[in-house]
Amino acid sequence: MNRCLLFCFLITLFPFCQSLHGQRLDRSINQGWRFHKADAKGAIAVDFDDSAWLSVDIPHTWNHVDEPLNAPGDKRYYRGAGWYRRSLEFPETPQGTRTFLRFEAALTVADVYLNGTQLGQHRGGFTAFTYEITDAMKAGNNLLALRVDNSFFPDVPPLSIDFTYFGGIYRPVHVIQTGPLCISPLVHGSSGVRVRQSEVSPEQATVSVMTYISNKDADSKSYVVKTSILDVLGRVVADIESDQEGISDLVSQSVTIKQPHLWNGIEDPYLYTIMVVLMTDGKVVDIISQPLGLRFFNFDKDRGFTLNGKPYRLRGVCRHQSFGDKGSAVSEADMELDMELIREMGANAVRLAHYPHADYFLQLCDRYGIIAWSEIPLVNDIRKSEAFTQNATQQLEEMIAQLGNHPSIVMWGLWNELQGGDPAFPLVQKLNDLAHQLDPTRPTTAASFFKSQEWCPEATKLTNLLAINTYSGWYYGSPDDMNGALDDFHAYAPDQPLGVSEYGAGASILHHQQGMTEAPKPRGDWHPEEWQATLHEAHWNAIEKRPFIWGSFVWVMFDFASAGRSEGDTIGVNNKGLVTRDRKVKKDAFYFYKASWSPDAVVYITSRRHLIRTEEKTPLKVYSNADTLKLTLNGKALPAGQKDGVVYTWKDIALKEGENTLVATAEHDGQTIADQVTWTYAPATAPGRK
Ligand code: GCB
Repeated sequence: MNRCLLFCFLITLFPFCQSLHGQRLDRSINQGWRFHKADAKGAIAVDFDDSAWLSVDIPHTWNHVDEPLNAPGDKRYYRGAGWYRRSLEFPETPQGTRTFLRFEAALTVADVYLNGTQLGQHRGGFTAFTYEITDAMKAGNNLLALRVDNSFFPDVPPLSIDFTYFGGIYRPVHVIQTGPLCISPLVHGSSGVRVRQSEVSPEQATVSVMTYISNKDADSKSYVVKTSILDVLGRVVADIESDQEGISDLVSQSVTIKQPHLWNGIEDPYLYTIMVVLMTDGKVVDIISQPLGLRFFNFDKDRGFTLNGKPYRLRGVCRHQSFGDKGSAVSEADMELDMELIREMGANAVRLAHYPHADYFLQLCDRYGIIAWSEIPLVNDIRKSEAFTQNATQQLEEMIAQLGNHPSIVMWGLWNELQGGDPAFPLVQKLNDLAHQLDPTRPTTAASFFKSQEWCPEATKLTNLLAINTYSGWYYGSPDDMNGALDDFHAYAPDQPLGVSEYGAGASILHHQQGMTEAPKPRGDWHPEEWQATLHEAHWNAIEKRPFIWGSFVWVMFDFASAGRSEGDTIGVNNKGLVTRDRKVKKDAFYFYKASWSPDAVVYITSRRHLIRTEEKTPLKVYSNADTLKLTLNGKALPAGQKDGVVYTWKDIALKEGENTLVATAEHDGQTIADQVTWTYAPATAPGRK
C-alpha cells in the first residue's frame, strides 16, 4: 500500500479502533453529576451521602439562577464554594492502560479528589487542566469529587470585572485512556502537540511540530513518531518520520509544503489537518490530529493589517462567553449560533474578551476564517505579589499551549484597561517576554484606555500592538469625539500599530426616542436603541477613514450578564450588545454593520420597534447597501432620501392618525428585496418619555 493510501486508511479506521489496546479513548463524562451550592464537610469521602444534592449535567454553573438577582437592586450574587460528585465505573483494563481526567474549565479554583485522595488543585477559571489517575483509580466503582470556588482570590486574575463570575464546571469533562506509551495529555492541559508555522508564502510553508511523548512502557525500547499533513481530501501533502529511543521526550519535526493552499480569512478558510501518529513494534499506539491553516500576516503602524500580503482591515466584535440565562454553561449549538450571527453581520474578526474562550469556539473561527484575538484575564486591577504574577504567568502559558495551534488566532492579548501604576511594568514585561518565548510567531497586544496611559505609561509601550477602549458619546463627550480620540491615541503611541479594542453604547429594544442629540445617562434606566445606532454610525465612520488602524472591535456583540449593573431595562445586564442576550433580537445597530460589512443585500427600516408614535412628524432612517432604494408611506412614494454611505435619511415624514405602513424596496443583483414596518400615530397616548 503506498504511503498516501495507508494514511487515508488509518484515518478511516481510527474511530472504530479506539477500543484496541493502546489506542486512545476519549469520552466525555458530562452526565450524572450531583451538585451542592455550599461547602460540604466530608464530601470527599466515598461513602458521603449526596442523595439530597441536585442532579446536574455539565456544562453547569450555579449563578445562572441568581443573576439577575431575585431581589431587585441587589447586586450581590453567590461567590463561594460549590461541590460536585460523580461515580466513575471502570471495567478491568489491559495491563499498562493509563487513564487521565481532563477538565476543559472550572471557575475559579478547583480541588479535585478521586476516591478520597486529592489529585490536584487548579487556579484559574478559563483554561483546561488534566490529571493522570492511573494509580488512584481501580476497576469497578470510583468516586470523583470536586470543590469549585468562585470567591475573590487576590492571586488569581481577574480581580475587578464587569461581567458575572459564573462559578462551576462550565465546560466539558473527559476521561482519556491510552496505552503506557502516549502523546502526553499532561502538558499544560494541551493536546501534547505544538504546531508552529514559519516562512509561509504562496510558494511554500514550513511547519514545525513538537510532540510531547510520555512513556511508561518499560518494554518499548524504541518508537516512531510519524507526522503527516493532510489536505481536505485526506491526501498526504508532506510527512516525516522520527525514530526515538524509549524515554519520555519532546520530538521536534519540521516539514515543508510546496505551493500551499493558504488560509485566507473569510474568503477561503482552507484547513489542512496535522496528524501525529505514535507507533511502536509496528503498531499504532496513539494519534492526535490538529488543525493547520497556513497564512502569513503583518501589522504595520501606518498601513494596518495585511493577510497573505493583502490589506485586510479587521472589522470585529468583542464576545463574552455567557449566553441568555445559561450563564457561561453554554453548548456547542450556542456557540454555533453566536458564530452564525457574527458571520451574518459581515464581521471578519472577534476579540474574545476578557479570558480564553472554549476551544470549540476557536475551531469555529478556524473553520469560518474569523480572525481571533485571544487574551488572559488581566482586567483592570493587579496585585504586586509573587503569587499573582505566578498565576497570571500560568494562565498565559496554558492559553498559548492549549489554543496556540488555531490558525485563526493572530495575537495574544496581555491586559485590559491596566490600572496598576508602577507594579504593572515588571508584570507586563514578564508576560510579554514569556508570550514571545512560547510563541515567536504572534505579536502581543493590549486593550488600553486613557487612564492606563496616564497611570502605567511605560507598561503600555511594551506590547507589539496596542488598541484602545473608547466610549465617546456614552460615558463622556459626543460620538464625533471618536475622531479626536483616535488621533490623540496615534500621537500617544506613534510606534505601535494601533487598533480599537472596544467602542459602543447601551441599548434597550424597549426604549425609543426620535431626534436625540445628547447621550442618555449611561447608568440610567433609559437607553434608547436609537442612540446606540447613531453612535455606531459616527464611530465606524471615524475608524474607517483612518488607514493606520489595523482593526476595531465593537463592544459588544451580545448583551451579557453583569450582576453589578442596574441600568437600561434589566438588572444585571450590560446592554451594549448589537444582539439581545437571548440572541433573539438584532438591534438597529446590527443592521448598520450588516449593511456596511456584509456582501448580502440589506434593506432595513430602523426604529421599527417604536410602534406607537405621538408626533405627527418623524425622522426616518433606512440602512441599505443596495444601489437604488424606494420608500412608500401608506402606498405613496416618498421623495428620495439623503444618502450617506449605507444610511438613508428623511428629515420629517408626516404620519396620519392610526396605522401607517412604510415599505422600503431595493434592487440588488437583479433581485428585489424589501422591508416593511407599521407604526401607529396616536397623539393622545404619549407613552415613553422625553
Ligand atoms: C470597558 C471594559 C469592559 C466593560 C465595558 C463597559 O472598558 O473593558 O469590560 O464591560 O467597558 O461596558 O463599560
